Amino acid sequence: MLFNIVTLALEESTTFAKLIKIVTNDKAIMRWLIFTLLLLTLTACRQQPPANTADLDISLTITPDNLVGEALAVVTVRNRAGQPVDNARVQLRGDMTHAGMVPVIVETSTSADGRYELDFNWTMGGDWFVDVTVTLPDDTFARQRFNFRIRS
Ligand SMILES: [Cu+2]
Repeated sequence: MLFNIVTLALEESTTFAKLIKIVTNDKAIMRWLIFTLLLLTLTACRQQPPANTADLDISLTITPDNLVGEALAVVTVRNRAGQPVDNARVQLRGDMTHAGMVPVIVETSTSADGRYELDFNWTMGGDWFVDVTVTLPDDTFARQRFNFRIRS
């Protein structure tokens, strides 16, 4: 009985060893394995922005929206029913499409009739994206991205 089990185990392990040999010898299977591992690693590492937890209409107007220098940003926030939303925290984060810039971040919680005003600054000419994040008192939030081109 014990002898049988040992023989079986030996047979099993040789089968397993053969399988490993087949897998590692087959270039196509190895390539597929490496590709799958790589894909898993990439998927795990990529930083996905968190999904919106509040359903809001966000609009952004920045004046001027094409010249370097100080500007006034106006964010309006409405709920799905079209009613103005006050008492939210509104953050603007301006980034340029190229690396190595310090982002321009401004924030306010002051509003009237769902209208939030913020002092913004286009610190350089070129392509910008501005992320507006509106956080409600219950900590749910909505984020929307707006693109701008500033004359250089
Ligand atoms: Cu820049």
